[in-house]
Amino acid sequence: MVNLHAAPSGASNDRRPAILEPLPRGFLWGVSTSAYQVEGATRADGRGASIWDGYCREPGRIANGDTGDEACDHYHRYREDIGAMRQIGVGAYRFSVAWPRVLPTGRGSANEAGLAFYDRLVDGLLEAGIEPWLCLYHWDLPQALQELGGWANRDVVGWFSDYALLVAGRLGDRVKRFATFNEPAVFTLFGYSLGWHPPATNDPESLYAAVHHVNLAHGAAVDVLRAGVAAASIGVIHNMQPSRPLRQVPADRKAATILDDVWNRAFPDPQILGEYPASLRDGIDPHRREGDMERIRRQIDWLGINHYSPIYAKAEGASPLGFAWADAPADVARSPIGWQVDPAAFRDVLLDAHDRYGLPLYVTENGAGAVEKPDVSGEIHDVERIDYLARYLEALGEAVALGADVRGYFVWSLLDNFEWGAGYQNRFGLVYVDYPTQRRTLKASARWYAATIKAVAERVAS
Ligand code: IFM
Repeated sequence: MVNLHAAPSGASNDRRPAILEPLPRGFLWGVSTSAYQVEGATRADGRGASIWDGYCREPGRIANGDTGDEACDHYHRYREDIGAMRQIGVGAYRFSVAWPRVLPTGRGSANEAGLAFYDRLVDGLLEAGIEPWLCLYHWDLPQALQELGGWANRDVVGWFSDYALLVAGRLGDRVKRFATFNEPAVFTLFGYSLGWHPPATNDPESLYAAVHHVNLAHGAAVDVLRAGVAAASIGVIHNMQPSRPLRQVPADRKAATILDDVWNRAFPDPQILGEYPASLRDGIDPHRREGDMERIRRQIDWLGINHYSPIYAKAEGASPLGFAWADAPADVARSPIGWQVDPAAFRDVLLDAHDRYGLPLYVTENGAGAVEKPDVSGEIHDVERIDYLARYLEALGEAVALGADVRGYFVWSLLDNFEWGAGYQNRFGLVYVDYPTQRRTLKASARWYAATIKAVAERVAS
């Protein structure tokens, strides 16, 4: 039974995006989550350990020592969450399957109870008229595979392909939208170089190996999905953010170009165009075998883009990759958690991706984080999030008007959830989660998003 608080009337519903005229008929509105960030139930029903379970227990890794053990308990409360999606009026829900939930040691015997959860979730979505968008990998590698080298071991390509086969065989009769990976640049760079994600190593050799193996695993999974799922629509999801020099000096400009290659190009270029950026080729070469580029470059149907803000680089002599991650300059506009707000950068990312890759685009994540709590009446007036979403949707409208083939938009996130290193302190949800009670409350932004979806539908119908 749906147990959402009644949505209070009025507040903030009048801030609508100004430029929605050019959105194509059938434009898809959605919300996104990922398994480790929302499911909880990490020890339930035979789920195996993921790399995040152990990493969260290492002192100092996660703000306040938070873990994904309980998260939003979406594993048990998914029906209520589908109810929230219905109230908002979305047409699609992007979620990820937890590899260790369905294959507890990453390979070998499947866990029937884990697969049954995704059956229930998918069936519930379809009953509610919401299209399931399934992502195979959103960072929660089975711990048992990490112990064998994780993404740095070429065998992972076969393990991932077998996992894709299992998921396709079980859910492919009802799920048609598949993404292979979410933001591979993040989990490879942060995990194998910068130390911010598991396995938290800093070794360029492993980083290059991981990048290449993820690309091969993507290609292998596309083949498996294409062969195994009738009428599949297959894509991949990349974070795309303009990479800017911290200072306008040659050394920082060079650093920003390298970061652009590692962050924005290392995956979509080989996957869609069939080649690595020049600056990565020497690093990748020792891991490349004959025929690999053909294995990686498989036909996909759409490209998912996750975007929040630009990124900055500065020169760093000691860094083996030739750049250091930098905070944005002090004078930029920022969201409540300090991320730069720059809608024009979003418009330009969409236009660039359209020109460079020539695929239908879906914005699979966009949203704003905040540290927030209900007011005395129990409402969450997240006006800064509404302002952010409105301005970014205006930018999306501009990109469409200028020719970008953008077919849908998913807010990150449906729910407040486990925000990796920031734990639970940064909230991105349209729905507020009171973690001690797991009570859900629609924020003002959820009502605003619902009103926006409705207004666009009415305009198209008129
Ligand atoms: O929470 C993350 C998500 O897992 C991947 N993209 C960015 C979001 C906000 O940081």
